[in-house]
Amino acid sequence: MTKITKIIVGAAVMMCVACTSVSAIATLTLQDSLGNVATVSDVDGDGVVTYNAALGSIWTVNVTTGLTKPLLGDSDNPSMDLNSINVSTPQAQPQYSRSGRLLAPVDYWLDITFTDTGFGVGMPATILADIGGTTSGTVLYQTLMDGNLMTSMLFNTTPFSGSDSAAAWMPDDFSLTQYVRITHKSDQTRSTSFNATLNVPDGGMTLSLLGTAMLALGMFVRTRKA
Ligand SMILES: [Ca+2]
Repeated sequence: MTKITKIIVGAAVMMCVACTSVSAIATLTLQDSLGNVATVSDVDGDGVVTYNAALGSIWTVNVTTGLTKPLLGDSDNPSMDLNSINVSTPQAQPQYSRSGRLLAPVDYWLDITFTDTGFGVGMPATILADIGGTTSGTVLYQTLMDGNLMTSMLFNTTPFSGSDSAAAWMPDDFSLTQYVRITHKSDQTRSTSFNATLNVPDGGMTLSLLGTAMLALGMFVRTRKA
């Protein structure tokens, strides 16, 4: 077997492994600074998970939706979307010390984690992260691959938007996570709304890599015949 033939066979095997990746269940988790946790899993496998309820006594409004494969993208072309509006409500008043001094507001935070697994790219690729929204606090948006931090953006103005990217070697079966931490001061009712995406546009790279290999083989054959 020639070296180039081996490369093409290797590429075909990688693609085959990728296309047979097992489907996995996407999970959406909300956790607040008091330890309240809510988890929603995509048990029906349609690529949509939604949490629409209060969480504990602070985060009184949460409408959070995660979208992933098979609705968006597929195992070889990861595409995830996390959309959320979250409102925090001040706790029992008054926030004064016994001596009548106004206490400084504390930070309430809410972690929103959306994870899907069973992605299979099996080659170099780029993670693209985008987010936009409004907040009366701060928003941290990070993406992770197999739990490893890939991109990170922090916003403390409103409205906000940003993009970040990271190159990585994608294994054959990996997880992707969108992680957002919202932080609100406790002094008044505050809200944050955002839409965050995570894309790995590798499909073009897969085809171009195969195309390059085929082109190289053609040139090799022509060279041998010449
Ligand atoms: Ca679902």
